Amino acid sequence: MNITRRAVLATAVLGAFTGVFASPSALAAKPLTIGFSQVGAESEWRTANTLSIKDAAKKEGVNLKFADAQQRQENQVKAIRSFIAQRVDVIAFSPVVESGWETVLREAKDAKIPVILTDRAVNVTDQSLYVAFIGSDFVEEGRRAGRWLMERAAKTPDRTFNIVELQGTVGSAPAIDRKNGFAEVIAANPKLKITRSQTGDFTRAKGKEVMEAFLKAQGKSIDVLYAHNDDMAIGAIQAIEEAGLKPGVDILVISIDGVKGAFQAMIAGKMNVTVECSPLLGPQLMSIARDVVAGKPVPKRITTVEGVFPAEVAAKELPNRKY
Ligand code: GZL
Repeated sequence: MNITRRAVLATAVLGAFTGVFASPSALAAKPLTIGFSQVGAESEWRTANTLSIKDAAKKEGVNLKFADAQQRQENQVKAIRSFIAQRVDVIAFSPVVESGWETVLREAKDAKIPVILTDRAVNVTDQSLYVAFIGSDFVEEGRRAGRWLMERAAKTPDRTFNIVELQGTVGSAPAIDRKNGFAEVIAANPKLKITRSQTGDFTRAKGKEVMEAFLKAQGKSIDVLYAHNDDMAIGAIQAIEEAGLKPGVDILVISIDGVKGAFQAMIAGKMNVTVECSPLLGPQLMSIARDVVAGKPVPKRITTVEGVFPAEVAAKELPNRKY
């Protein structure tokens, strides 16, 4: 019999004689157990996000059950069902895509296990299926990328800019929202035209492969690359150089995440701007999970505060970067 059970039994026996029962919380407090389903390990951003969650759990004494879904929704559904069967205190996850979650989230709700979303959103009609969503405003990130290009294009008002776009994972909230935010802003300048747009699935390898196809099809008529994350941009930079062109000069490179690799590319003159998307969500997740279990009210939406880093500030800013 484990310590906790022995302590409960001893208290019950003692209480039967003295009429005094210690409150459960007075007994050895059971550590909070969180089941976390992670998208995968597809990018520098994801690696930093996983590290933030694991470090925060360790620091907070949280018992973390961590599952890597290798970017497959069916693996996330399996992991969530396993967490329900293990009766964890809280389920948290970063949904690889927006749709297809109603059934498994209803199972969690029926099991009375609260669910916290981190990083990416889900598309559900019943908002009670999760208690809180901690993550960035991806539409605003797309707008910020568009605003940087609008300001750059304003310097050459008669010039047309042919833009190619490397989208994130098909169906994911960041891919959908970053595309929409960017398009919304550049619509104000008809000389900014997206000529090709395709998914690179947030990875360097796929980003390079798709950029090679763009260059084969359009080559020197590409003026701008807009990548939904730095990993795809860094892969594309390799393709641009292999095609004998100068990234950051012949083709402007606009990206999102703000990982160290992007700062290094900007210092090398190969990327023009990165829009920050912070992966450091671990401490907030632990705090919100504790509040939820304690029955305290928590905000439904917690939006991370982020900036924009043009190449001009990269060298000065790199030493301050935490991911
Ligand atoms: C954004 C996150 C995205 C990053 C990519 O919050 O979901 O997934 O932008 C990562 O680098 O793969």
